[in-house]
Amino acid sequence: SMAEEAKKLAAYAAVDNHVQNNQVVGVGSGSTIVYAVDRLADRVRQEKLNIVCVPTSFQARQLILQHGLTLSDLDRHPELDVAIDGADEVDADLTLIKGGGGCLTQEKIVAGCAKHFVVIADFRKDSKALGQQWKKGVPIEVIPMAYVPISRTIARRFGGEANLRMAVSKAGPVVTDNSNFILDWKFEHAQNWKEVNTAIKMIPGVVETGLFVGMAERAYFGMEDGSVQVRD
Ligand code: DER
Repeated sequence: SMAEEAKKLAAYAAVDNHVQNNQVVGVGSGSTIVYAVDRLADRVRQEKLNIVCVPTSFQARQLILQHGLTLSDLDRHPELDVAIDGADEVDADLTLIKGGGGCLTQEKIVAGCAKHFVVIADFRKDSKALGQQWKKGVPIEVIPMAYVPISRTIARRFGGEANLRMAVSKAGPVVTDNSNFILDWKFEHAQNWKEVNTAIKMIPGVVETGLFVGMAERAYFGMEDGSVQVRD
């Protein structure tokens, strides 16, 4: 499809522009990153690169192992050279909504440990303001026993509603790789995302938000016409 081709364009551009020999690479989660891992594995083989990969989820770990890439972790490599990951939406300031795939917590940790954090996305994620394209809200990972009071606090303080994410292939709620629940906060209007991110994180029981503020250095968008747009 056009979106899949666009994901591939963005992924290849990012891997080709940001991955060099002897590097530690953070591998994101979701569907776009699959193209990046394909490209990374091709380059490692063709160019005999010495690369180690740090995953951001069980999914990313499987991708690394299935492609014969060298798996590492933050114990061995607490500082990464580059982290590459997808996003659900990217606004004009490079503020991201992430977590559509439920992996936001380890993704934000790994992105925060990288010297460079680069986003790869198809044209559907290219937005002017959060909420214009992505309608599923901001994912928030929470400690399960607290999801009701946290949901009420968010709705009361910031408006909208924060709904427990229910699983499709399992009875009951989605359980993250960290054994937590996810609330999807359907916000009603634009916010000061830096302030809101901090305020939500301070609510007891909130583990992490899917708001990545001031973290991404660059975003690559694969476009419908086969071009790649870069936002710095
Ligand atoms: O869940 C996540 O954070 C993913 O990285 C998501 O933001 C992007 O997933 P996609 O590449 O499948 O759109």
